[in-house]
Amino acid sequence: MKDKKVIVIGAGKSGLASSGLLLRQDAYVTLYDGKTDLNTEEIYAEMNHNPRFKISLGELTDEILEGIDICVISPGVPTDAGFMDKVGNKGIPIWGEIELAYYLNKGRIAAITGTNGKTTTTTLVGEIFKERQDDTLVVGNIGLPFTRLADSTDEDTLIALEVSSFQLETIHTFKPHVAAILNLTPDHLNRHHTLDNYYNTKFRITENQTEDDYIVLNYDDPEIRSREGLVKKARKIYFSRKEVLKDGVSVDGYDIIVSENGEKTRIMDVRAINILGDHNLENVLAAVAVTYYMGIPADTIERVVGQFNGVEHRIEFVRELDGVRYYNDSKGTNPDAAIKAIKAMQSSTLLIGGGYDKQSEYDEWIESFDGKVRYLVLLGETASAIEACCKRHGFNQIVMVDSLEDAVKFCHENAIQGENVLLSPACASWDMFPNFEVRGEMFKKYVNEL
Ligand code: UMA
Repeated sequence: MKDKKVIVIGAGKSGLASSGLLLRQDAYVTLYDGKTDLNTEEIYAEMNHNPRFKISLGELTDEILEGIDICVISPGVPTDAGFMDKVGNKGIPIWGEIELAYYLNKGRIAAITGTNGKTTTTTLVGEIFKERQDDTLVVGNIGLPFTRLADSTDEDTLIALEVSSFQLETIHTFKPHVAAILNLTPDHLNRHHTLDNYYNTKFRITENQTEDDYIVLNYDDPEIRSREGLVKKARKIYFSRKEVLKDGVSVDGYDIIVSENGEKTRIMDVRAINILGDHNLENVLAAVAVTYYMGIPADTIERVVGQFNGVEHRIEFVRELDGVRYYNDSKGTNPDAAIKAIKAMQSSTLLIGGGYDKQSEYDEWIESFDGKVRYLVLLGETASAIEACCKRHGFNQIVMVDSLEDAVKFCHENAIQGENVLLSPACASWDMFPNFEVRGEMFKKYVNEL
């Protein structure tokens, strides 16, 4: 990368981390963002006022692109955005942030994708790696960009990497040693336009894998099974919650086992898992498969899984007040994730939903209420679309509010002893919050102030 002229598109977490990495490699960096009101002073300071670094805001002009060798794009910037045509037309190669990190990384990568469960599984894989060795990174879509730390790795570094479909759109040589696709359900239609595009993009995780690599796949997911032909060379390792597999990772009685060529290795007792729900059992089975094929001993996997209590913002218990239990599932950013949270509730629930419009369909989510939702409190861009869908399904217990604070207030005033209040929006947060973490933090703040 020395002396290469690189434009980094998007000045969010990924763009800042990519710029820093490129400057450490002695490249010349232009950081571009469509927003014109960014705090450029702060960004120049973060880059130590490096003379090789500059910022361009607003319109992406031909002049800015003059002499550029490579374009590094942030995951949230659509590759088909109008201004990206200018980059393409000039023949400038477009690398995703993950591709850049991979190019400069030396460690061994376990990469995890799927519509839901990525963060839980990546966190668990990372915990298992850490038990084995300190030199472990847990990075990617999980919130810490891979480019932040890629150049700190060596051949022994173990990397648990969460990858999104947005990131997989712009890989070229990226090749994890073990990859996993957890599940495929509708999401991100506004970005990928068709489900087929979205699902096939997820399979790009295995595109460059060779016979020495592994791809972990969910045997119980029909969309994954119907696409197994997309796996070119990697060895397929299935996991199943429902069937005992001759080859793969499954549950036999109370035992989680890995079966290979007629030989069985017992990993652990399924009753020792602390995280709730069928979807979490699938996450554990995937994490077992990933870490086992990364060479981690069974007793290490068993010990760490037995101690694992889940991740923040994912059906996270906040507090009990007047006999009402409050849960934060801000990471329920699509209907499928939100269905899992509803299913995990054991009693009558006041549900807070709605948010940024990804053009999802809400029918299955509403059907999953199954008499359990006493009130649906709606806010955000999608509130009216969800309300209309509810009415079509004969569900009328709807309350419209203008803010998350008002939603919490309504639930507090109306919930009775033994009920749950659940924030699980089925939508992304970007209409009212910078990200789902802030939405979850705000929810917890309002709940803790009651
Ligand atoms: N921008 C433009 N022009 C555009 C679009 C965006 O200039 O047309 C600029 C924005 O003004 C902003 C910047 O790009 O300044 C934002 O870039 P970004 O959206 O890529 O955000 P980052 O802060 O870099 O965060 C990204 C991921 N965001 C997305 O994929 C939307 C984070 O995933 C990830 O944690 C982070 O990189 C670190 O790797 C979040 C996410 O919501 C959690 N992911 C989706 C999901 O999980 O469903 C895929």
